[in-house]
Amino acid sequence: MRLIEEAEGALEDARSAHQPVVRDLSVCTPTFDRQTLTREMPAAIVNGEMFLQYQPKVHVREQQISSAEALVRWQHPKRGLILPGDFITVAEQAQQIAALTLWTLDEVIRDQKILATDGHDLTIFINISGQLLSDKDFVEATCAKIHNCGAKIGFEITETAVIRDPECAIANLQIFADRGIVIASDDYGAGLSSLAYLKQLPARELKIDKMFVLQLTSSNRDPLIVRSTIDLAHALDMEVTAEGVETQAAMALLSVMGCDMVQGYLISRPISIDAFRRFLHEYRARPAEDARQSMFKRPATFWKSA
Ligand code: G
Ligand code: MN
Repeated sequence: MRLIEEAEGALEDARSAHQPVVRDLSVCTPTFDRQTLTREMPAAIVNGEMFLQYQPKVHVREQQISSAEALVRWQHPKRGLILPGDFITVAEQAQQIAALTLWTLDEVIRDQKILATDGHDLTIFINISGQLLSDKDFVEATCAKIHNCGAKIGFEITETAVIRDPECAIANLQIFADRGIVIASDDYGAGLSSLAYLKQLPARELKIDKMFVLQLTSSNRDPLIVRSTIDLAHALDMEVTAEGVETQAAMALLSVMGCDMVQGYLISRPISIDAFRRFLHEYRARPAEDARQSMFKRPATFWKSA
């Protein structure tokens, strides 16, 4: 898994640098010592070891890239690539999550301007830790950053994020929504989903967790769950995104079920801003035939990094 990930990363670096790239995997240790990461994290943010990848979302009916999700990665000088699963809780415990998320927001605002110069007007979503939904300073800093800058930002929030202190979290989400930030309920169905919670959230979008989508066309129950979730979200006036769309068959079924947007390896894995710009360019220039019929000809294996 790691080998493929590193090989893909090296290929991308080589393409950008126009020269061969060598990666020594022996210097990477697969397990991460949390204490060391905690100590190293503040400097890592400042020193530019963090970087973003973007994963597009396609609007099914309009056949357009409607938005993208920014995902943070840590290119550690000694340990190699570290994914959020291995450092987000570290950042939370080290009181670094606000700094990391505000850094992410700055990067996204900058990258969004680059995309705009290419003629792409996309809302970009970032993942927000529950801890930040009760952090007054974070709410103020975020509002100050997006004030008058014209950025189109979305926040993806998991249910567990809201459960910690629902009253405070919902009040702050309302502040974000009032400032024009699109709120999306992330990984829906994976946690302790509560309809009472969903009803109170100022969310405009619901993202169905990939655990219900990956086996959509080979399971008996998943299509029923997905179908009823799509109907539920629509009844609540929300748009629905299916995460983890890997096959044409899943895509076709989701389209019939009335799913609004899809995200997954069938369309693209998370990629660097430069690769994302090329992707958007290619996507826009795709032949009309592709746009009408099956637009994603690449097999899911092409994109798989994990
Ligand atoms: O929790 P959240 O939805 O933010 O998680 C996004 C993660 O899901 C990313 O790290 C990304 O690599 C992974 N992912 C995105 N698309 C797919 C997919 O089609 N299949 C699988 N298995 N994982 C995916
Ligand atoms: Mn997400």
